[in-house]
Amino acid sequence: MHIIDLRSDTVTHPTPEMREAMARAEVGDDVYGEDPTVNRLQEMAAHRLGKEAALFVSSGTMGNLASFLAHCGRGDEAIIGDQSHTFLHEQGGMAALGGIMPCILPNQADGTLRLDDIEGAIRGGDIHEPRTRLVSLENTHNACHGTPLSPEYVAAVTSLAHRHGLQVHVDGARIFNAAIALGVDVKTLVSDVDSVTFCLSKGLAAPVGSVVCGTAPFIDGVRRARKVLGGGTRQAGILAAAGIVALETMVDRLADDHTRARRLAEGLATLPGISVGPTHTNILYFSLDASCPLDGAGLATALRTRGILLPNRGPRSFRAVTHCWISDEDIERTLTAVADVVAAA
Ligand code: TLP
Repeated sequence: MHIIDLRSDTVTHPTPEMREAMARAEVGDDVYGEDPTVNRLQEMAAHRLGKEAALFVSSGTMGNLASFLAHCGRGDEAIIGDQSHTFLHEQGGMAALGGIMPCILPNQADGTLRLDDIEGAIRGGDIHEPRTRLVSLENTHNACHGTPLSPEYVAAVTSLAHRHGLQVHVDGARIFNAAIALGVDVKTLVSDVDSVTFCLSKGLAAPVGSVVCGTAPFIDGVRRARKVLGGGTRQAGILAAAGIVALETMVDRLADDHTRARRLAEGLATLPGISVGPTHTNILYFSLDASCPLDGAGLATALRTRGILLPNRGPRSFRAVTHCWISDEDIERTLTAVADVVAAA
């Protein structure tokens, strides 16, 4: 049976062109900075994001953590959202491994942090308090409906943060989805921020890896942090080669994933007992109303028997993520399956 895997865009496998590039990749010892393919990917990424330097890391989690470690010392405070991936899904790595104190502010439904909340949370230098060092944003915002943050909003946060001597990091795991959805050059989304991590291994379909971009001195700090995290890898050009193909061939097609997510959202919204959240990019959330006789586990199990992987995340709630493996037919098959299961309940 053809499996339709809507669990995440992390499930994508490398394309044939990536496998070919990986097999042919020129390599060297990247801890010595001698892997030409890694160096090429890093130069491409820095140029694409409009930053001075870049570093290839194993994952988005490592990129965020190494960035936090480079920006903050032990006992420093980082302002993050209560729905951010860094807060919800990274084991509190900044605190566990870096002694960094998170200052958690409420994310608004569109993934933003209110400017007043940020300003109110910045410490004043009192000896009793930690020092606020960093504000971290997420773009697109995974848990907030995959919403893209606008260049104007990011610039407003950055100008506020810089006025107070703080740095700004962007968890841009899906920054290219944001750029495509907003119709802007990705550079404009990160133009004044101090650092950004983006993932090659999600919608861009590379098998492994993320890239951190920022100033050259900052990237030196990230390289040190990556090493202590065990992320100094050797002939990593085999992986970076896929990342280069991802950047060259997989960015523009993200628009198709967004169209398919919208079609899925529109189709689900016509079904009785289902409420669908706003859909801006490749992530959509929906839930089963109290009136729906089915619960989340019931729907997930019934879909799995039909070859559709869409596990419930809460008792009645779901996240579906489109990616390059999901076709128009897959979306229609999913809609038919959900309609059948709900009607039979
Ligand atoms: N997100 C994964 C899961 O961890 C939840 C997913 O399926 O969406 N930042 C953001 C915004 C992310 O969504 C993710 C992964 C990461 C960072 C971490 O990236 P990896 O998995 O490469 O460590």
